[in-house]
Amino acid sequence: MKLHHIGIAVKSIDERLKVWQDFLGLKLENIEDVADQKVKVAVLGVGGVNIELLEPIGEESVVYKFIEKKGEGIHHLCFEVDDIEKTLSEMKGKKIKLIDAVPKIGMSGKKIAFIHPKDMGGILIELMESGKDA
Ligand code: CMX
Repeated sequence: MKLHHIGIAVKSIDERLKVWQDFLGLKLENIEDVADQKVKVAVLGVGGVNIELLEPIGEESVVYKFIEKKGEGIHHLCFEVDDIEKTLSEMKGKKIKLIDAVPKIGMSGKKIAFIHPKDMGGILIELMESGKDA
C-alpha cells in the first residue's frame, strides 16, 4: 500500500492553481471531470505523490457540501492497493464502516472505494487499485 494522493476541496480550480503551480512550482499533469463523483479534478505531481484539487460539479456534490460546512481544505487521503476487493473484504472483517462495499470507477478508469471517516479518526480514506490507466 502506498499514499497515492491528497485530495483538497476547492471552490475553483482556476483560482487555486496559482497556489500550487505559481507559489510552490508543482506541475499540472491532468484535469478531468469525474462525473460519477460530481467533481472536476486537477492533478499535480510532487515526489511520487499527487495533490488532487477537487472542485464540486453542482450543489449535489459531496465536495460542495464539505466546503459549505468546513470551508476549503484537505478532503481525503488516497492509498493505492494491489487488490481493492481483497482490502475491502479485510476491512469489512474488521467491522470498519465502508462507504463503498463494492468498488466504483474513478479517475482514469481506476477502481476506487471510500472508507467512512467515522472509524478512521475523522479522516476520509479513498482506496484505489493500482494498474494501468484505462
Ligand atoms: N473528511 C472527514 N470527515 C468528513 C468529510 C471528510 N471529507 N466529509 C464529511 N465528514 C464528516 C462530517 O464532518 C460529519 O461528521 P459529524 O457527524 O461528526 O458532524 C459526518 O462526516 C457526516 O457529514 P455530512 O456533511 O452529513 O456528509 P454526508 O454524511 O452526507 O457525507 C461522506 C459524508 C464522507 C459519507 C461523503 O462525503 C462521501 O460519501 N464521500 C465519499 C465520496 C467522495 O468524497 N467523493 C468526492 C471525491 C471524489 C474523488 O476524489 O474522485
